[in-house]
Amino acid sequence: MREMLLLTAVFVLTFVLTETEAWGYKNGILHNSIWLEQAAGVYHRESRKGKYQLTYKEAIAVCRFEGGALATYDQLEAARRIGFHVCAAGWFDKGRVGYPIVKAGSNCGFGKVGIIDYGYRLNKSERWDVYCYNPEAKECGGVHTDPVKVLVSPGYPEEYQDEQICYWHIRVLFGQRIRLHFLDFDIEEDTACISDYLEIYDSYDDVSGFVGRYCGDELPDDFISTGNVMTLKFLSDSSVTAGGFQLQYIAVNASQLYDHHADAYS
Ligand SMILES: [Ca+2]
Repeated sequence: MREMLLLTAVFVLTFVLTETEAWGYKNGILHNSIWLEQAAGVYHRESRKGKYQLTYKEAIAVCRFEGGALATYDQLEAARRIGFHVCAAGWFDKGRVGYPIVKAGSNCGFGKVGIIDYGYRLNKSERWDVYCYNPEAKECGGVHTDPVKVLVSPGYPEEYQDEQICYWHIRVLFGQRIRLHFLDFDIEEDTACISDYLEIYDSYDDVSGFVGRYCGDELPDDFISTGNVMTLKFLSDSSVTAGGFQLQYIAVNASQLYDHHADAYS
């Protein structure tokens, strides 16, 4: 039992030390775990259908849906300068396409650093992802930096509506981790959670760090992030709704996690 405890302590400590590194590879994608407040308004989105499916017109609609607008080059660059790194080309302001690269990599950005700029596209029917800007949280989703918060599906405790798209980007202090705990959960159920679902990403966006997709009425297990950021994504389709969900996230520091593990093995 004591060996177990010691092993756990070593594991947690190793983890904490590793986490002080701002950059790391996860699922083959280089990403940063530091996210600074000033860049929080810029975010990456893709179509419900997947990567590179949005025409320019559709890209504008995606940003507007969340009360935002296409990011400008300067907003994207400002975000990039403090660590926003996404390996996916998207529309931004005035029909320009590109993506922000902070660290040079061989499989992304042609080894360059900066906004990888595909220029102003003449053909607005080309399909890419999109970069939006919205510093304000909208009714559902938004950017959350409080250490403790309860997040709910749109309209909760009423049933959620059809055609909802919500992204919650959570960022707590560097060095802390985020513990998710579900309080209530009821999302239209189908075997692969295709109709409506909640997804958890151990990352600041929904490009990397996929943890799981959930539907039905069983409470998902608690989840603890590896870094100080997390993204939750909720989508509903055009028919059949359900009760929705309520969850709490809590910022935890390493010593709290250690205590938690120690309790578990004592
Ligand atoms: Ca539905």
